[in-house]
Amino acid sequence: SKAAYNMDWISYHRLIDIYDFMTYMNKTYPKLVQLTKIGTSYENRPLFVLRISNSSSPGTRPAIWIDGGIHAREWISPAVATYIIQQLVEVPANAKLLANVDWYIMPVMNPDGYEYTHTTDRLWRKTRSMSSTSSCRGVDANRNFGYKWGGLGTSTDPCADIYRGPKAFSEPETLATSNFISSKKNQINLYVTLHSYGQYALLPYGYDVVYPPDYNDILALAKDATSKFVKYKYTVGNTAAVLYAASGVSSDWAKSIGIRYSYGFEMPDKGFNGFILPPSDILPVCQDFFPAFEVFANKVATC
Ligand code: ING
Ligand code: ZN
Repeated sequence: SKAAYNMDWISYHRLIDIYDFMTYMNKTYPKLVQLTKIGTSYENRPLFVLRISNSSSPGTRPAIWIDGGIHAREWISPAVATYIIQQLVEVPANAKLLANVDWYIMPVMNPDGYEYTHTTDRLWRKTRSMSSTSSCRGVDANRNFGYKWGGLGTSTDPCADIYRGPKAFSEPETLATSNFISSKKNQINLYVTLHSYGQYALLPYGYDVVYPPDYNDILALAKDATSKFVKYKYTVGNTAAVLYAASGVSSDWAKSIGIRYSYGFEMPDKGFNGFILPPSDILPVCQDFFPAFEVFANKVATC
């Protein structure tokens, strides 16, 4: 029999398959799944967020936000985000994760870059916007958020992979995402952004080795969540301390607007394949990672 959608977790997929999968989820489970176009990318692609909620009044309960694909070449990230959608919506045993929590999932924050890695340059990282001062294109969306924008670990060079952009939220992708999250900031208690690679759970802050006052609480939850992992071990800690300083990152911004728990994950591997993670690793990575979200849901439910 023919599958209901052209999505699986044994190969990487073009944007059309991911967006068709999200549309299918909305059409097939309209009471559970809402699809919202929150904006448009530089090259005019829609920016989609899926809400999963079994509440009779969605939007009134504690919520978890998950985004992927902020960096184009990190293909495991949208794959994990779509896997989480599939598990939450279609696996009855996971219904308990929906009991008290709403979910907002944006699998591809940077669709222009993602398509560019499929058509032209597999290792492209940034958006695809044009500069007014250089023929180099693209801004690092994860240096473009409006908290500590322009600090350590950023570049003013439009040709650099960590180019911060001409100003905070210069990119339609980061602007639309931040506006949407801001509009739900009283509901969203936990922010997750999915990257690769290196196997890290990254905690605030990234702009420097600075710790928020509630760091120990954030750390305890990260340790609890990552303790569920069997196959892939993740290093947990302050972003700037365990990885490197990076300013204008989405997870620092999320923390700065009052989202209590804010995490960046660097998915596998630890560098053997790097960004070019083999398709046969997708499902093992997803399956190992998913149990963290039961821990997150249980925490957020009581926030
Ligand atoms: N690493 C991230 C980067 O933007 C990061 C590190 C992730 C910082 C999440 C803060 C939050 O440089 C990769 N591989 O993109
Ligand atoms: Zn990244």
